Amino acid sequence: QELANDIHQACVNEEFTLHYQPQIALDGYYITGVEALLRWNHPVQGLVLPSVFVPLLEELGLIVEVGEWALVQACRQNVAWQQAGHPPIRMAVNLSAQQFYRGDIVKSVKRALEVSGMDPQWLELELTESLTLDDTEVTIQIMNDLKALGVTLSLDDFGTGWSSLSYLRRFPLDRIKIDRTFMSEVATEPNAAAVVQGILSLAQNLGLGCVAEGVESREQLDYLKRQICSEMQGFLFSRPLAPDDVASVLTHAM
Ligand code: G
Ligand code: G
Ligand code: MN
Ligand code: NA
Repeated sequence: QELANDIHQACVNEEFTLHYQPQIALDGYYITGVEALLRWNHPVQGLVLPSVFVPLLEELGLIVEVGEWALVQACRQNVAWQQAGHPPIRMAVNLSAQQFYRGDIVKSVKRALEVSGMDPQWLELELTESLTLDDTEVTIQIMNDLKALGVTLSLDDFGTGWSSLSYLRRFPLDRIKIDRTFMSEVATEPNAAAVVQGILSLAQNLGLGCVAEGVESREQLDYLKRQICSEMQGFLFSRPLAPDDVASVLTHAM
């Protein structure tokens, strides 16, 4: 309604911004990468979260345009941190299904890499399982074309979709991200712990990296340290941060 009107204006006025949530290696607590997360700096309401406005952008067909902006912005930010002398880290960018199928995602990614001068090896694209409900052959072809650019691919919110295991076998993935609904119960629910353990051993046997999402407590971290899991992301280590705050975390990591 009102937000829908405002969001057209937001595109014109460049009211979107990116925050970045660190991803942390479990074997030493250093930052391996960040996930870029879109925020809308609404003139009246202040910072609006993507759970509210990303579905709206999708509904209005604006996500392709805003998504292209986010890709370029994230790549430029990554280059800026490296040029400021920080050690190189991975930059993970979320893609929605519309960007994948309605836009020319391969061209967009290629362009973002070109205009930013970013080394493709540091760019990771996060795909959700909802995307893969569409034509699988087309999906695999696009994924292969993206991989040919030199970027990496991860499957986001892993475990929430209904046929995730067949995707794992067929898609050219580098990493999975375990959905935070599993992590929230891992320290208290034996069944949740068993599921996560199963996912982690599957990932390892398929040669995939793994990021455990939504790690909020010491108990969850202790559980993960007993598993074969390389990375975590969550409020325990850091909330999503404004760019300058990331720079200072990166400085302390050196
Ligand atoms: O930051 P927050 O936890 O509210 O993000 C919620 C969801 O919004 C994320 O899981 C992600 O799927 C989506 N999202 C965040 N940033 C982007 C973006 O740049 N592009 C797309 N397509 N989705 C995003
Ligand atoms: O949908 P996607 O997984 O891409 O987005 C990650 C979302 O999860 C972000 O919006 C971020 O704010 C949120 N998030 C990140 N860490 C935590 C956490 O430890 N707990 C909870 N509840 N949410 C988190
Ligand atoms: Mn994500
Ligand atoms: Na996720």
